[in-house]
Amino acid sequence: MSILQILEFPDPRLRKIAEPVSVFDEKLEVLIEDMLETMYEAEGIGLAATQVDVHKRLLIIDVSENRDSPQVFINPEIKILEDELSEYDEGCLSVPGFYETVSRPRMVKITAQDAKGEKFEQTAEDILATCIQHEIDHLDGKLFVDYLSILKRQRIRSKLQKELNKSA
Ligand code: QAP
Ligand code: CO
Repeated sequence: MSILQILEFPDPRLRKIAEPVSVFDEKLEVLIEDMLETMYEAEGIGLAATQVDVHKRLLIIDVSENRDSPQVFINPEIKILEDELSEYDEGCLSVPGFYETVSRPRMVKITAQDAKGEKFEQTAEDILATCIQHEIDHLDGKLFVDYLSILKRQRIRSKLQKELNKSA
């Protein structure tokens, strides 16, 4: 297993649109294992393939307290089940050190495939619903900072850009 490099905002590769997964093979299983290891090492609750520069429709989530309940969603689609919104302070492994409140539909139905290609359906509420929507946004080249004011986004961008320049 290996720890993968996580792209950071404003890296333009975070804006790519991911392609559906069509082959469910050993290589995909290795990618999932590596993404899980990467997410746990970084102490994240969710990670989309886009964030590790793989532009395939695949994301992983673990919102459990014990960090022992990984969920894998391949080619995920969501349906909003309620008009009600919920607010969370969202962060992102690709926007390290920044947290801002975002409102999203509180309850969604997800249709996805597992690592073997089996289709499944699941309803999600609250933090899980928020996390899945956040991760699907990554597959569509979107980031939580896109929901903030231009001023806030630019402030975050210039701070992170300075960090990137320092380490370059
Ligand atoms: C998305 O984000 C999420 O800045 C997953 O220094 C987050 O796992 C959805 C992280 C909150 C809903 C609510 C961020 C770790 C992890 C950081 C993450 C950091 C270290 C973010
Ligand atoms: Co994120």
